[in-house]
Formats: sequence, structure tokens, C-alpha cells
Amino acid sequence: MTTVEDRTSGDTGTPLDAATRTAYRTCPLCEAGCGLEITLDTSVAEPAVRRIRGDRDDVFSKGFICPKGSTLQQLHEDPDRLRVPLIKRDGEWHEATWDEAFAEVERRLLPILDEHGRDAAAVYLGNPNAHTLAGQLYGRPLIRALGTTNVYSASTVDQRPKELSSALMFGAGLIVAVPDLDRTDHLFMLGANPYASNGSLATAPDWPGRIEALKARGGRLVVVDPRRSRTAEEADEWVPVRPGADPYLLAAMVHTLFEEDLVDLGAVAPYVNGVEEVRSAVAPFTPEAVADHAGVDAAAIRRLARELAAAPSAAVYGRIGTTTAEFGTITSWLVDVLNVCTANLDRPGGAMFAKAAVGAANTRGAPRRGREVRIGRRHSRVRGLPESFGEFPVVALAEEMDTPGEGQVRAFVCLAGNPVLSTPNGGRLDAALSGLDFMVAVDIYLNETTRHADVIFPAPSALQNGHYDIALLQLGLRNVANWSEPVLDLDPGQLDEWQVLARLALIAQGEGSSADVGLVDDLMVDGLVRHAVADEHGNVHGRDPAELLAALEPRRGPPRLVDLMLRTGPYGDGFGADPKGLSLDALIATPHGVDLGALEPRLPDGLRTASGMIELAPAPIVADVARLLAALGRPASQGFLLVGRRDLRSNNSWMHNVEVLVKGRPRCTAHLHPDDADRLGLTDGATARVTSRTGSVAVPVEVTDAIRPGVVSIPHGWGHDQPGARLGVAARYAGVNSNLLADELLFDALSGNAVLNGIPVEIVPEPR
Ligand SMILES: Nc1nc2c(c(=O)[nH]1)N[C@H]1C(S)=C(S)[C@@H](COP(=O)(O)OP(=O)(O)OC[C@H]3O[C@@H](n4cnc5c(=O)[nH]c(N)nc54)[C@H](O)[C@@H]3O)O[C@H]1N2
Ligand SMILES: Nc1nc2c(c(=O)[nH]1)N[C@H]1C(S)=C(S)[C@@H](COP(=O)(O)OP(=O)(O)OC[C@H]3O[C@@H](n4cnc5c(=O)[nH]c(N)nc54)[C@H](O)[C@@H]3O)O[C@H]1N2
Ligand code: SF4
Ligand SMILES: [Mo]
Repeated sequence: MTTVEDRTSGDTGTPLDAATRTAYRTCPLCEAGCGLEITLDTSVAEPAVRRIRGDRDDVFSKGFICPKGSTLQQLHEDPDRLRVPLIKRDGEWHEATWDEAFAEVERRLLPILDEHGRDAAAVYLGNPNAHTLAGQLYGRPLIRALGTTNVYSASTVDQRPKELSSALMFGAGLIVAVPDLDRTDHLFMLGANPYASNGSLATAPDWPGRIEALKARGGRLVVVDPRRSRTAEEADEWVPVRPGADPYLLAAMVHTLFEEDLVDLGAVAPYVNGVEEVRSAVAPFTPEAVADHAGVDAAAIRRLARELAAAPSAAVYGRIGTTTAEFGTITSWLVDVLNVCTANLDRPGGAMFAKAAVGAANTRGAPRRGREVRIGRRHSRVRGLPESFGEFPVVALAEEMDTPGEGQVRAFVCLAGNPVLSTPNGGRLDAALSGLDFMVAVDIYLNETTRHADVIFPAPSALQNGHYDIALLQLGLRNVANWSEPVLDLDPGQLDEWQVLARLALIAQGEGSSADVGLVDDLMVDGLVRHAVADEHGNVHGRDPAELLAALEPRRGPPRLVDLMLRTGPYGDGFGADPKGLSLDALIATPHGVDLGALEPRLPDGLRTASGMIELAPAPIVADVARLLAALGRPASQGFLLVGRRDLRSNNSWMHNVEVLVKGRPRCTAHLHPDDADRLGLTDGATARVTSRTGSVAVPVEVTDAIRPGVVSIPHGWGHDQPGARLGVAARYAGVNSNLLADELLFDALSGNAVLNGIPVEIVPEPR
């Protein structure tokens, strides 16, 4: 019998007797980027996937995959996956040709922009944009073509605070210090559960294996989490912090370092500004002052700080539990303050910077030269929330749609996103979407969000796409480069996703719905070539752009752009300058990837701040510390605080239509501590009604002592019982939308990031 476990470890037990072909592809589902070995049956007219398992020869993942990796097959074959464009007329969906669908966008979108101005259109970029070449490369040109300032993305329900603190401290949003997991002696982790998530903002396959190796070599793992997560189970110490209180814990740890004279900047000392400002900023946060608030006693806080300082090497790492919080930016900053102040920044075993082969800000231009990072250059119309990195916080999206007046959003372009399930007060957004004049989506499903669209363009399945992790490899725990060729052809007449984005851009620019996508593509490559030859520190400085463009022939689209970026990147062949260097051809010849080595110290040259220094005390963050201090005086909430969690078999909102992943015990449940359950009269399997300011859900309870009393945990991405969605499997395992409870009024003031953890809720038993 083939069990699910067998299957997901990659072995279907089916003998591969037929004529087969083997393809290799990086899994695009999460940030781990595992190598997949995909066997195709070629004895049939349409090559069909027979088996997907971990690629044992992948230079980074070495055969590891999680249960999701092999489901690229199920996703590809899912009968609910959209394959042709859809147009909605009088509430009914009609299959359309590509030309008809683009014509419909032109016919309906342009008059809205003409009448109400460019800002009348809003764009939302969902998470998969970071996992597709189309999204990574052609999303921005579409935004530029739309000319709207109403740009939103999943980044403000995710990592924006870390991008902001990193930009202010090191010079760019993706110059993020990652824990050197494979060499560290001490990993201090907050708000992350890589046993479920496989790691985030720290790219490496097989976090579980790497954590086990850490333990095997005598290293120490401390996990700070209100839940005793799977990762906390593996830890030497679990610190059950109160939701949202990480900044108090960290500030008191920094305070302790100063108080006990343990601050040691190590090798980066000559490049650090602002140490004294940090000392005074954390002065009020004594361990005694924060202990109650943080839910961690003062002696433990001091000990945690001393252990961090004493470890031969250590890395502090914070993830979604720390960024989707009221003081997300301060917390993200304090994580790196601790790394710097314990001599752990930029050294093996500490927190280091990748040297990516493609696209990184810290491999371009002059060493130590960068521009001032500016935030809040604009403010949102209704609530005046600040822009960052060219985007408004997504907590402002619904109100921009449902608040009448000059500048109201009337049209919506949703690219690979499901904000009804993934952003706060999903109920309000759901209603706001139904009031729009026009919406267009690019997606693979007709789901809770895209059901509101007037036109949906289908994106190809991952097996039909080429792939390179431009963004994620900038956060690599090792330097690697890996290109994936498309495994299967596009369907006859089907457009690639980049072509869809390019055609939408051309429509928005007024070029017409049948203009040639080559226009957008050529403009992109021209721009990149011009930048490359102008970079005095690059490997093609001063070369003739025409020569480079000729050498990139005959490729078009993402392969051409990736080839250019590889060749002009830090390991590139420089179009002949270094014949052994990287190019797309070189990567195609090495389908298991190229290992470029362990992380190496990159400072000070890798800094891109305006000062050329590490800014340990960025002014906007230090100013915000007053808010943190003020909140310390706030009476602790008496009710419950809602936090989320992830499950290994789930991926945000969109993989619940894969039967092998969702079957079995229900995963959308509320975790409650036994003491709380007793007090409320709730037992395992009973239904609780959980209510916040914004909404209410009825959800089955799982009683577990793996959670701090006073905290309830419900995973996000569920609630698939919406009429009009076309998700046959997911509807049978619907669950509830936890973001009906998340409140759009709760956000990190500095970054605008949503608070998704630590939401005040009430719980009562639901009568049967
Ligand atoms: N309460 C709570 N809410 C959260 C979080 C949390 O921890 N708690 N986490 C937040 C985080 S970290 C994130 S990243 C966001 C995610 O927020 P979103 O990006 O809005 O949501 P996803 O569920 O990732 O939805 C992705 C969409 O892209 C579609 N899709 C999948 N592959 C492709 C493709 O190749 N091309 C195209 N065009 N579409 C594709 C899917 O069908 C789906 O509609 O959710 C956030 N929301
Ligand atoms: N299987 C799976 N993998 C995924 C995803 C998925 O949905 N499923 N999503 C992907 C995406 S988009 C992302 S961004 C990453 C996220 O990757 P992770 O950050 O590792 O995400 P989680 O597994 O949700 O772990 C967050 C932890 O924070 C804890 N937490 C909640 N509130 C607090 C708090 O106030 N303080 C502290 N210290 N901890 C808190 C939660 O209990 C939880 O254990 O995962 C990626 N990988
Ligand atoms: S860990 Fe992530 S990248 Fe690796 S197989 Fe699973 S979903 Fe894919
Ligand atoms: Mo995310």
C-alpha cells in the first residue's frame, strides 16, 4: 500500500517501465527552494508526470523535500486550475480567448482611469510574485504603466518591518543578515517555526536537518514563541513570550549587555554608527521593568543575554511572529542590534550576508555607497498611512475602495494574491471588492478573491515555467545559483505569465490590447544593459550595449533577463571577461545547480547606507522607541490574544485544493491551553466562537498544553466556503478565515505592517 508519507517522500512505488524523461526543477512553493527530480512519461502524446521526488544531486537540498514538493503534479493536473481566460458578464463566467480578455480589460479599465485618474486603480501583488520570474521581473513595469500610487502587496502582512530595519541599518530592503545556521553554536530564534514553514528570510532547504546538525555538534537552540511549536519542541529552551512582547524581551537583553559591559562589536566595530544612541534608547528597558509585560522573568532575560554574549558564535533570528506585530520594525532592528553587539554580525556562525549571483543591491555599484532610505514620501488618502518601498500598507486597501470621495479606488489589479483570506478584516475587503467598477486578476484559481474579478487570466502551472529564485537567493544561507528550465510546454496558444503582465502594461500605457509584448521586454533589457555598462565597479563597464544585446540573442523574456543579470553579476562571465564565469548556458548545463560556497564576511564593502556605515541607531526607529515605552504602561489585556501558525502541509491560502495535503485530521482548529479550555467549558473537538472587533468565527478546538495560557492560535488561509469560488476539494475542507478577526486598525506605525499576531479576541463555547 502506498501511504501519503511514502508518496510525499517521493517514492510512489510505481515502476518506471514506460519511456521516461527526467527533468529537474527548483520547487517554487516556499522559500526553501528544494531541488525536484521529475520523471515524465514520454510514451504518450502529452508527456505526463509520473513521479516527483527530491533531487539527491541538488547542490543545496541534496534530496530533501517536504510533503508539498511532489504536489506540483497535483497542482498541474488539478481540474479546477484555470487554463483559459474568463470574463464575467451579468454575474456569469464565460471562457474567452486571450484577445477577447485583453480587449475587455482595455474596454473597461481605461475609461475608469480617464475619468478618475491613475490612482483610481489599485494593484496588489501576492506572495507567489516572489516565487515566479514573471512576478519578480514584470510586476514593476506593469505598476509603472498603471501610474498609480495605490500599490499594495503581501509584504505589509509579512516582512516589511525587516526590510525597513535592514534598509535603514545596512542600506537596502534585501540586505538582510541571515543566521549562519550551518556553523553557529547558538541559534536564538523568535517567532519562526521552520519545522512547519521550512524557513523564511533565510533561504535553505531542510531546516530540520540543519537544526539537528546544530544540536549534534553541541550547539544550542532557544526558541521564543507563545506556542511550543514543533521547532520549540526541538529546542534546548522554549521561552513562552507573551504575544507582541518580543521587543521588550530584546530591549532588555540589549540593556543587559550594556549594563554588564558585555557589548562587543567585534570585527565590524570600525563601521558602526550609533552605539551610544542605542545604549540610551534601551536604558529604560530594564529586565525588571519589562518582565511582567514580556511574560519572561528578569533573571531569565539576563541569563539569555549573557548566554548569547558568551557563545563562541551566535545568531539571533526573528520571523513572522516578530514582524506581524505592533512593534515589528523595532523588534527587527533589535534582532540585529543583538547580532552586532555580541560580535556576531558578518562572521561565520553569526548573522551574515549572502553574495547572490543575481540581482542583489550589495553586489552593484560602489562599495559602501548608497542612498538615504526614505519612508512616508506619500500618505494614504483615507487614514494617512505612510508609504514604504513605493507601497501603501495593505491594511489601508479596503478603506481606499469603500470610502467615497476624490481619489477613491474603483478598479483593482490583483496579481497572484488572495487578500480576502490573507489580509486583516478580510470581511471588509470582501465587501469592498464587490463594490468595485472593475477588477482583473492573474491567478491559477477562481477563489475567494478572484471570484470578484471581471476578467481572470490564468497563469501557467509551475511545471510550465522556467525558474530562478532572484529574491530568495539574496537571503541564502549558502551562495548557490540554480536555473530551472520549464518541465512541460505551455498549452497551445497559452501565454506565459510574463506575457500577460506585459500586455496588461501595454494596455495601461494606452498602446492597445494587441500591442507586441516585445516592446516591454526590450525596454526592460535595454534598461538593465544600460545600468550594467554604466557601473564602474561592474564587469562590463564601458562596453557597447549593442554588443551585449547581440550576445543575449536569441533569448526573450525572463531567460534573457536572467542571463544578463547572471553574466553581469559577481560571478558572471562578463560577456567574455571571465570565460569560466556564470551565464544561463552554464546553469542550463548544470541542472542540479552551482554551489558558490559558504557565506563569507562581506563588510564593510557590502554596505549600501548613505554613510557607508552600519547605522545601529536609525533615527526613525529610535524615535519610535518612545511608543514602545508608552505601551509598557498600558494595562495588560485581560482577554485572549490570537496568534497564527503554519502547517507543513499547507501553504498560505492556496494549496488546500490538493487532496493529499488536506485530507486527514482537520488543520484549521483553535489551539487552547487546558486551563483556558476548562474555564470556558470547552473540550477537545468542541466548537468555540472567537470574536474580535472586526468579525467572528466558529472553529473546532484542540486542547493542548503547547500554548501559553491566554493565547489562542488559529492558522490563516482557510475559509473556502465562499459561494462562487471554484475549489472543489478546498470547499470540502473549508475551515474558517482567521483574517476576519485580524483588525485593519492594528498595525506597526513605522512600517505600516499589519498586526496578525496578538489580536484581542473573546472566546465562548458555540452552542450546538
Ligand atoms: N493571519 C495571518 N495572515 C497572514 C499571515 C499570517 O501568518 N497570519 N501570513 C501572511 C504572509 S507571510 C503572506 S506571504 C500572505 C500571503 O498573502 P497572498 O499572497 O495574498 O496569499 P496567498 O495565499 O499566497 O495567495 C496566492 C495567490 O496566488 C495564486 N497563485 C499561485 N501560484 C501562482 C502563480 O504562479 N501565478 C499566479 N498569477 N498566481 C498564483 C493562488 O491561487 C492565490 O490566489 O498572507 C499573510 N497573511
Ligand atoms: N508549510 C508552510 N510553509 C510556509 C508557509 C505556509 O503557509 N505553510 N508560508 C510561507 C511564508 S509566505 C512565510 S512568510 C513563512 C513564514 O515562516 P515562519 O515565520 O517560520 O512562520 P510560522 O510557521 O507561522 O511561525 C511563526 C511562529 O511565530 C509564533 N508567534 C506568534 N506570535 C508571536 C509573537 O508575538 N512572538 C513570537 N516570538 N512568536 C510568535 C507562532 O506561534 C509561530 O510558531 O513560511 C513560508 N513557508
Ligand atoms: S520545503 Fe518548500 S521548497 Fe522544499 S519541497 Fe517543500 S514546499 Fe517545496
Ligand atoms: Mo509570507
